[in-house]
Amino acid sequence: MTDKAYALFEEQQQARGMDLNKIKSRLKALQIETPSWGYGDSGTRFKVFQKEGVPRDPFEKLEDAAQVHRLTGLCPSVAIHIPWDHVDDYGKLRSHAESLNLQIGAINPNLFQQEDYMLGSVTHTDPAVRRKATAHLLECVDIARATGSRDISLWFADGTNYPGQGSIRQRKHWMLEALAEMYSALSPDMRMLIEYKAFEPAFYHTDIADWGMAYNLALKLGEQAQVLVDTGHHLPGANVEHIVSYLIDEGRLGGFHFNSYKYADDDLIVGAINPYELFLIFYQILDAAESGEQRLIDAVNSIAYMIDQSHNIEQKIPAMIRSVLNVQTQYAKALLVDHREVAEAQQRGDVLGAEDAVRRAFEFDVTPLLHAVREEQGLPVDPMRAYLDDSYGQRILVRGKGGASW
Ligand code: LRH
Ligand code: MN
Ligand code: MN
Repeated sequence: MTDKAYALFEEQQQARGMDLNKIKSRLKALQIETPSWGYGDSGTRFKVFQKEGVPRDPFEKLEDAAQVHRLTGLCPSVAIHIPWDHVDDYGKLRSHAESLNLQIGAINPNLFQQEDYMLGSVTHTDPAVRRKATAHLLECVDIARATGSRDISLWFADGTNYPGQGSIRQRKHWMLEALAEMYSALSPDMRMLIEYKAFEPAFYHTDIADWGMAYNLALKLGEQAQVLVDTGHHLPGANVEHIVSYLIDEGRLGGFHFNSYKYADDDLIVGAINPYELFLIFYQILDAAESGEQRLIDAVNSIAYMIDQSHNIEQKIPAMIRSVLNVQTQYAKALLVDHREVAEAQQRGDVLGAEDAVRRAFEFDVTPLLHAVREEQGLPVDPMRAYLDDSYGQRILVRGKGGASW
């Protein structure tokens, strides 16, 4: 049955001139980092539900992440958040990851959960608080060295709730000052990824509120500073794929935090609400990769794809499997865009033809393609089914309730 479906798919795509070997090798190269915090208990400000079997420490979070990679082949690295994932010996955490066929990915400093930071961290009026916050950034650079991580992802909750509460310009200078100190501590192969967010928890102004502010900081700091696009951090109606394309062309798109939203930073499963947006993001990335320009190909190859979600009511591991499969599906669809057809339609001013060439790729059923790729990789064709049929989910129940939470 699978063979027949793939044979039909192959015939259909070959008739369009698609190179299925190239498409398959790109699919096999896709890597999506999962976040340690996506395996622990999390919630909203109203309630954090305690689930049975949730990891009790960072080591167990890695064990759960290893299951996602084992079944999907997509997730060889795990981002950690400090101090949520604080351990005394990061070398030990790294060895544990390696023993599970994983790597530690991006290090995420946490400057938003201490009393001291209520009025700001690196932008606080008190120099002692600013020093403490900057020291944490420097500590995270050291942790990245110990874990062998290339990327440090920076998100600041810093902002104000009311007009006049803080000096926007002064805070802008303090932000740059702290980032510059951290930048100079980076090893040459490290990157700092600057994340922006329109609002929440600050509701009047956020110190790094949009991609333009993150980009401006990155430009001032140097090439190892890049912008991180969290798909849930935009105001409604923002054209995220435009931002993506612009940053790739500037050589400053460091990576993504994937999730989806209906209203704001809902942190729902990526692709659950707006799969077409995810597809269009990949269309822009592949359009740059197909340009033939080496600088764009390099920019695309250095993008870090990461999930940043909080699973409040979902079962953690299946929710993560669903997430990465959704990313893989939209990537596969975007790989079916015929860029030459789009370019030709653009050239002759054929608006409907160009839109049709892009949308048509989204409308193909890529299930036979994904099954074939997984089969070739020795993976289960249906990773979700394989997880649900496996005993791992039962075995972790011995951990009980009250595991790690943020
Ligand atoms: C902030 C954010 C940021 C944090 C993560 C837990 O909304 O997206 O990336 O580190 O959530
Ligand atoms: Mn994020
Ligand atoms: Mn967020």
